[in-house]
Amino acid sequence: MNKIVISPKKGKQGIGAGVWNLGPGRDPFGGPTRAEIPVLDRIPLLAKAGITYVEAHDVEISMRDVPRAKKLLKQYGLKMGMYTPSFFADPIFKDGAMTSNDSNVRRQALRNALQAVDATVELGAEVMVFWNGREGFDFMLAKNGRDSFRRMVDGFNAVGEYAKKKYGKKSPVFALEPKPNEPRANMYLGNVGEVLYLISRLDPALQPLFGVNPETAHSRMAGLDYVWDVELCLEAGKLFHIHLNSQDTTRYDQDMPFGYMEPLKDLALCVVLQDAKWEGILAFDVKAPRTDRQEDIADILHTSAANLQRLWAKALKVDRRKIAEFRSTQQYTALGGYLAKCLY
Ligand SMILES: [Mn+2]
Repeated sequence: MNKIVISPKKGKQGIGAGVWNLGPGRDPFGGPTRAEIPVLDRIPLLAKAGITYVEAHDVEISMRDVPRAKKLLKQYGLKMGMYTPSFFADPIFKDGAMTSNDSNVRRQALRNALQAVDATVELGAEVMVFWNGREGFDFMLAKNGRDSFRRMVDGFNAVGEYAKKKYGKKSPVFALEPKPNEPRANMYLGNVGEVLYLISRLDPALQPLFGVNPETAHSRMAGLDYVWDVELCLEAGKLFHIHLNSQDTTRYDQDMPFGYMEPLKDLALCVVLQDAKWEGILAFDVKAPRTDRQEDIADILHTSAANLQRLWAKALKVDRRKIAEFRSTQQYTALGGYLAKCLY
């Protein structure tokens, strides 16, 4: 079980992936196409695929399962890279969690979030992610947008305060993951800019705990440039985590292999991350397609990792002085040609 290593790279060189990456192949139009592998049994599969950092939701590894999960992680030489409360799977969160119009649901969401902070620490992960999931609306005026925003501010402040008080300097940091739509028609925190604005409205003492987890597919669904989204996070000092995959135009969320759809953009992304000396985990948020057989379920990880290794190595060789020259003479077509030459 050789670990995939991205090198030379500052900080963490192992790859991250979620247990949900190896699902049974459900989609909104049909049930599973493969037998469901119990979540804890996916840990050895991730190890076998060369992964170093495991990610999971609270509905996948619950507080009760944490001791068993820790044992397995240790046994297979893995670490917990990220943990995240699911604010979308349970039917009670049908209308969102922190932004639900039902105050009982909002209270339950906060309880789940605080427990997830404890599980994150217990599992040894340094990052907890909040994906905006069902925080949003399908019908106009279904929610008061200003109230929803205030509820998110109050909710994240409460989470930050709890973590800071209980864990001090050992507190995990929180990375908010934007997405423009799906499962809701319109989602709050739809893009990186919205997340950064929300963070700017949190208690200033807690703001250092909050950052962004940009995902390739989510930016592309919104028609936004993922490289710029990542650069914006870096500029703000808020790139706390990263979810890499690819997306075939602005359709439903596809979670395809990293490096597959837009390799030139992904090469540029590697250049940006290298120049920023980014130390965090390079993590995949991909989904084994329902057409893949059970025995091939990890192909999506193999393909993503091979693409990342190739692109990272090619990005290291991109001549930064040439980029600077092309910029100064504004020869952008030539710059595009140079990058393509580096890639192909
Ligand atoms: Mn994601």
